[in-house]
Order: sequence, then structure tokens, then C-alpha cells
Amino acid sequence: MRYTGFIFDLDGVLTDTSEYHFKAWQTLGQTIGIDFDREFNESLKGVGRMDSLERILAFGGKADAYSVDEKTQMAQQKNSLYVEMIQGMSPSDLFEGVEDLLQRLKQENVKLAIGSASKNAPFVLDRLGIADAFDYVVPAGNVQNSKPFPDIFLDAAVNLNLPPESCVGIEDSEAGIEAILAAGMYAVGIGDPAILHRAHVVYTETREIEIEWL
Ligand code: B16
Ligand code: MG
Repeated sequence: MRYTGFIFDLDGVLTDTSEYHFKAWQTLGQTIGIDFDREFNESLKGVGRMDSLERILAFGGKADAYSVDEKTQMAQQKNSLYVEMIQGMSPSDLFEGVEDLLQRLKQENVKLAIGSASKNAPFVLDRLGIADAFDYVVPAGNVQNSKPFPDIFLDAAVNLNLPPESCVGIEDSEAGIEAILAAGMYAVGIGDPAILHRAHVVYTETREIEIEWL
């Protein structure tokens, strides 16, 4: 294999937590009179908590309607809803084929990292029972610029001790694919090719990734 590092996004790539993020933001939106659908939600995927809130407020024409304190409170409210939703997660929530994929990569001596924008990622990894499978988990709170900036993926490469061009990034969001490309890595998209068209290759599901081509 040409690549020696794989950096996985979490929400939407290894498990379906992106649906929980959507539901939690939708509920928060309803409390302030902003309704949005799945199409708009695509623009929130991979985007950090506060940036997501700013995008929702701008979408609803309320960009300047709230103070910093009020916005912090709203973000906390959304996070409480999300945290409640992930309490019951277990290894059965791992997408089909992920365990097998991680094992095969390990057999090929590929280093593995998690490059998630979520501060809840360590908890979710623990719940899924795969926390030990990764050589490094990017601490979302410590990275300066979130996706679509390359920082998260570059931090992973530095800590895996690999040059970016030796790494593959796997993402389900447009912002994430931008981040991988900006980091100078090979971009694998998971989801709709119409949305993730800038990726080098797109699969509908994570289990379809063909590592023999990489
Ligand atoms: P939190 P990923 C991202 O995770 C989610 O896609 C995005 O919807 C969420 O706002 C962001 O994490 C921050 O999450 O509020 O839990 O810190 O896709 O990069 O794994
Ligand atoms: Mg994601």
C-alpha cells in the first residue's frame, strides 16, 4: 500500500452520530424559530459547535440577534441534547464492516487516527469499544481552526509522525473533504458523490472502501 496513515472522521464515517447532531440542532432551532432541513444540515456536517450555531443563526436571518452569552448558552443547550442522545450508544452502533476495515489496515502496518471536530469524540469512541484501535485522537478543543481548515488533519499527521502526502483522510462532510485536500492528503468521501465531488474517490458506505487500491 502506498499510504501509511489513515485519518478517520468519526460522525458519519464510523457511526451515525451525524443524525443525532442534526436532531439536536433542529430541536434547538425550533426553540428560537429557525427551521431547517437535511439539505441545509449538509453545510453543518464537520463544522464545530459554535460555527454551526453561527451558520444556523445566519440562515434564519438572526446573525446579530443574540449576545455572546446567549449564544454560548444555546450551544450548551444543543450539546446537552446531543450528550443525552449518545448515552445509550454501544458497539452495535458501529457501522457495518468498520471493525474489519480497521483490522485489515493494522495488518498492513498502517497507522490510524481520529480527526473529528467533536469534543464528544473520546466518549463516543469509548462507547463504540474502538478507543484502543487508534494510535492518536485529535483533541478537537485544542485545534485552532476547525474544518474546512486543514488543522485537524495536519495535527493527526504530525502526531502519527507521517508526512501529509502519506496519509488518507476519510470524511462524510463537504467541509471535511476541503480540510483533507487543504492538508495535501488523499481524500476519501463517504456519502453522496454529488455533495462530495471534490474527493478523490467517493463510496456510499465506509465498508466499501477498497484499501487494495490505496
Ligand atoms: P461537538 P465530525 C463534527 O464531528 C460533526 O460533524 C458536527 O456536526 C459537530 O458540530 C462537530 O463535530 C462538533 O461536535 O459539538 O460534539 O463538539 O464529523 O468532525 O466527527
Ligand atoms: Mg463527519
